[in-house]
Amino acid sequence: MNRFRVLLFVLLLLGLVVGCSSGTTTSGKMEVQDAWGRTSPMAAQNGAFYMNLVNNSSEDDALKSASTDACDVVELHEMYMMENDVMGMRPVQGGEIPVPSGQTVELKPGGLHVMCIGKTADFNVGDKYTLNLEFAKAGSMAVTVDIRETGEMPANMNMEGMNNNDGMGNMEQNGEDMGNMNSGNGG
Ligand SMILES: [Cu+2]
Repeated sequence: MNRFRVLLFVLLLLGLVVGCSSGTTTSGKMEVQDAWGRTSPMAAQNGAFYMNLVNNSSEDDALKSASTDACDVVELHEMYMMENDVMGMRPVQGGEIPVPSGQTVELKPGGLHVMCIGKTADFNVGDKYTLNLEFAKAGSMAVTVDIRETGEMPANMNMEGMNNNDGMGNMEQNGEDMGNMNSGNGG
């Protein structure tokens, strides 16, 4: 009896972990993975949301529109090269983002994105907003957008590298100082 309960508990935990870490929402055979947006203060009037759209069905589909309480207006945008090699953005051609059968379409910085015009709140790290997506075939889907820090660079790496380089010449001296301090501050 006890073992059975433990087993149940472990299975339950596993289920929770898997459930939490996936960040995937499905409707029929359309899958939306990892929806996120950048952190930005209220002073920044606009924002953008990114995600992967995975079409596991045998039919081509398309994202037609999106809406959320977090923005006054939501548009589907793409980046493009303007004159003079300057990147600009504009509503997607045809008014929708095609998601062909069996393919994954990435909405990411520098490319396709869900444009949030007129933010209604600060976007703080850890905030979550519900974004409603409307697909031609898969219909409506509500996904959760996680607000994150810009980029995913390991912030510590540069710092550590700099310390090591700076430390090369002083290494021995530092070592001696450390030793002296340790013995001196013994009490
Ligand atoms: Cu945009």
